[in-house]
Amino acid sequence: MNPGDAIFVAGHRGMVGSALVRLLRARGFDHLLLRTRAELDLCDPAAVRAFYAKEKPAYVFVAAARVGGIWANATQPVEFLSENLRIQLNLIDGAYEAGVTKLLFLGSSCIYPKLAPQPLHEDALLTGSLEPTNEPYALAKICGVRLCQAYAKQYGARFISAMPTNLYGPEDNFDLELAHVLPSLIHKFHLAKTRGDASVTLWGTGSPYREFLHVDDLAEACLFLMEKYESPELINVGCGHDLRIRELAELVRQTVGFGGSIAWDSTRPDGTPRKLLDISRLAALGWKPRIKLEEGLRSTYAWWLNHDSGVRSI
Ligand code: GFB
Repeated sequence: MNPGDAIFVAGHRGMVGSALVRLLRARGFDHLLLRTRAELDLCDPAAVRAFYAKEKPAYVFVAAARVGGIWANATQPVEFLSENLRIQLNLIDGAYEAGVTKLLFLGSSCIYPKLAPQPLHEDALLTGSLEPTNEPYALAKICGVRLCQAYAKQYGARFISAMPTNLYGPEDNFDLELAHVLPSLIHKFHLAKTRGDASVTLWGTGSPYREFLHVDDLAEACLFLMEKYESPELINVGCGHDLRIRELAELVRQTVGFGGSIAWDSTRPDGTPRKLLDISRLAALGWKPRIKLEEGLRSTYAWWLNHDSGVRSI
């Protein structure tokens, strides 16, 4: 990649896309193609085709998606399946038609079967049933991976796919109901601290494990892969270790400085019991993350405080 190359970051307003934009700018890439939803509706095939034809990007990062936490996934299956399928189909088909040099598609660790052996190796894809709370999102992402592989196999396209673990960081969605666990917990503990509540109620049992990667580390990995990885085989991006949700809750409680207790609402879903990624494929290429969870939590809480509530609809 050269500094003047036209790079399309699809989804640049989201947590992942905005981290990519920060990194690309810091590395001197100054020809970034960025479009808000109002400027370019990624669900509209004709609009996406016209954009590609006019702007002719050399590189495309597919960071656009409808995303959300366990509750959003479980209660909005139509949007999570339909919108994600349409967005990625338009972006991937359009990239091939426009002769894009290279494309990186972002999936998710939830594409792997619910009960696959841990840590989750890339070869576990499609070896078992999915976790029901996020099956629609996972199905869409699996289609995206397979479409990139099909373009690579049939037409020799340089379309690669990275599977990140659970992400967090600046520009995340901190909604109390619809967000992922880490930003939701920051919001919940902060509210409880401010109001002087005695207790905070979290979802499920607290016993599932999750792995968390700071989005700035993910952005580094994406750029690394765009520059160095040529295989159509998907590649996991994680930090290599996980913790129980109740351990995460304790860390967030301390970071925010809430002195009360934690209650668990078992009427809310736990989701998959564990989804620790096997990151040996990426590690063998020489990449590793930098940001420790404690440090990332502190900086994400500080970011959220400085950016008001950070709550936005998804
Ligand atoms: O991050 P999260 O919403 O989604 O939830 P997933 C992770 C775990 O945190 C679950 C628990 O066991 C939740 O029950 N949890 C406890 C909470 N309290 C809360 C809370 O206040 N809010 C939330 N959100 N969770 C998502 C998928 O799965 O992971 C997406 O649904 C995507 O499709 C994403 O793949 C990476 O980790 O279960």
